[in-house]
Amino acid sequence: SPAPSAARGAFIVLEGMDRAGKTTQASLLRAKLAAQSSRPVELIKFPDRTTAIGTMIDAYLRSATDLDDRAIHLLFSANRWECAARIEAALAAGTTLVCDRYAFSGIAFSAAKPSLADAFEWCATPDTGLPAPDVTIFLDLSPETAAERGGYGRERYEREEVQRAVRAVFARIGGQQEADLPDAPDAMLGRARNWRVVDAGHSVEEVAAAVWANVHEAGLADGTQAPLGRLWA
Ligand code: NYM
Repeated sequence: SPAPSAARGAFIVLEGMDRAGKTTQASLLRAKLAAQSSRPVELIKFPDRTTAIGTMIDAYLRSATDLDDRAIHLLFSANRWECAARIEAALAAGTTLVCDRYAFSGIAFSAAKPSLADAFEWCATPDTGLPAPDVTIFLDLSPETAAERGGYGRERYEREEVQRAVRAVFARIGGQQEADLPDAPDAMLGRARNWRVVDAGHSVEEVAAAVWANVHEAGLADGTQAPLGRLWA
C-alpha cells in the first residue's frame, strides 16, 4: 500500500444511473476505505440539497417548480462551486472524499434534454476549473434491470426514455461506445480522466467488490501523491 506520507486525500467520485445503487455503494466504499487506513474519509453528495441553491434544486427535482433548462443547469454547477473550497481544503488536510455524483451527472442529465442536445460544450463549461476527481467510477445499469428493481422513483428524470438518453450521454463522456449516438464534439469524448465502468446489475456485494478493485488499482486506497487536477484539463 502507498506510503502513509501520501500528500493528500483522494477524490473518488461515484457516478451512475438512477437505481444503480450509488448511495449504498458510496457508503460501503467509505467504510472500506476507513477500515484500510487511518486516513479520515468523508462522504459528500451532489446535489447538496441543504444549501440555498440546493433548496432550489430540490424544489425543481420534486417538480414543485419549473425552471429554464439552462438556469437549472447553472444552479447544479453553482451548487458544486459553493462546495469547491471545502473539497480542496479537506483533500489538502488529508481527508479522502467519496463523492456521490459530480459534474458528469450535470452534463449527462442536461445534455440528455432535447433543448441542450447540441450544447455539449455549453453544458461542460460552467464546471471548468472545479477540483477534478482522481477516479470516477460509473455504475452502469440498463433500463431493463432498473425496471426489474422496481422501476424508478417519482422525481424528475426518473422515466425510461430520459434514462436511456442520459445513459447515452454518460457513454459519450466516458469515451465508451458511441453507437447510435448523435455526433459529439471530439473534445468531449473520453474527456473524463480515469473513468471506470462497473456493471451495477449484480448483487450489492459483487458491485462493492468491483468498486473496491477499481479504487485499489487506481492506487487510491490511502490517499495520493498526485497533484489535484482541474476540470476539464
Ligand atoms: N442531477 C444531479 C442533475 O441533473 N445534475 C447534476 O449536476 C447532478 C449532480 O439530480 N436524477 C440529477 C440526477 C438525479 C437527480 O440526484 C438527483 P440524487 O442522487 O437522486 O439526489
